[in-house]
Amino acid sequence: MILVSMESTQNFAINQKINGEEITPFLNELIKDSFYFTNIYDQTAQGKTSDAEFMIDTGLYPLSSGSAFVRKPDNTYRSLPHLLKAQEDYYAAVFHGNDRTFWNRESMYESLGYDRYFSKRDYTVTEENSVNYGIKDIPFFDQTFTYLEEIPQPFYTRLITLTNHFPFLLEEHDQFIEEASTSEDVVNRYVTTVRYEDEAIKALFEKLKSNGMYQNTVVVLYGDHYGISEKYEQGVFELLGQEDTPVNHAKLQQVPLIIHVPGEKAKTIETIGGEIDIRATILHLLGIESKDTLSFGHSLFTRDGNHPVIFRDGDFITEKYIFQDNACYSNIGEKPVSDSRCEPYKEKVREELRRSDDIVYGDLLRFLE
Ligand code: GP9
Ligand code: MN
Repeated sequence: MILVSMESTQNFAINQKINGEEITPFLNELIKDSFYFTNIYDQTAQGKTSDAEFMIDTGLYPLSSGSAFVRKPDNTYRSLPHLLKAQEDYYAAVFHGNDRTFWNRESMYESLGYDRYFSKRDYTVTEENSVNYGIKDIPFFDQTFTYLEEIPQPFYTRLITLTNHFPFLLEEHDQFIEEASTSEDVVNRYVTTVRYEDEAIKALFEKLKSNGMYQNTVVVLYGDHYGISEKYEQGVFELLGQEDTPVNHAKLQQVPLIIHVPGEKAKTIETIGGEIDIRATILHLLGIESKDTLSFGHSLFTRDGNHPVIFRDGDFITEKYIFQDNACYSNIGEKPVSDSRCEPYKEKVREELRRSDDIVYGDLLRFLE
């Protein structure tokens, strides 16, 4: 299994054109042959990329301040690598072109059960093949591939992209589409770096096909968190022809989740969910039954739309309601509604965050077998 952490990739870019050109032509094609979850929300907090990794591996919520990777690296976790190893002898590795110490990954990955962490020192990084946060996604995947061919199978791996990171810098010769022309330069550049990332993912799939791994590898692609902060969102609204409303802002926090399973028919799944649900969805797909009540995700194949998607600040979204900045909105009529509609969910939301925090702060999973 390969997970691809798509840096700052928001769902609005999928199936979206700029000046008549698709921002993500490869992903748009891939969706026609994959599970595509259209209603998945970014639930990260201050730990950004690392919070997404944390939720996916552990099914626990990020912390309300700081990153669990930095603050709780010595805990016992029932992470996906540990569960997969217990089930079958999986090899677990992460690939990332930046420093080992970024987000304290080096120590956290040990607790999460990874066998190997390939970081900047394992890559040939030059001025020509780098931009912004480090090695560009195309040479990153290219060099990652030689390692992928060497590590034992079956494997559980995560490839962390970097090029589509704020402030979205890219030399002209790497730009596959023209910049957008909104009033926000950040948004104008963003479409070019998302387009570059898409090209890199296309090359990754071509390599998987040419070396025969494609037929027996599940690929999970997810946007790690928003790229365009509220400050620049006006540019996105211009691009999408939308008004700047609280409901539209809430929906912009959706990230793409695409799961390609060889031989499975494509399906677009509109079930509402969040990053916390990815772990349970992966376990479901692998047919691993988890009786685990100490994690908080639900398989997106069976998730109840009335169960809130919970954000770290206590806001939440269900298929019917959106609770944001102390106001309640209809998720169907997209208008403000009486607070009493959101009220019944609030205690559940507080309770779930409290239980997750108890586990992380108390290192409670060390008491499990
Ligand atoms: C760097 C990468 C980017 O290691 O994870 O960090 P972010 O700012 O997105 O968390
Ligand atoms: Mn990130």
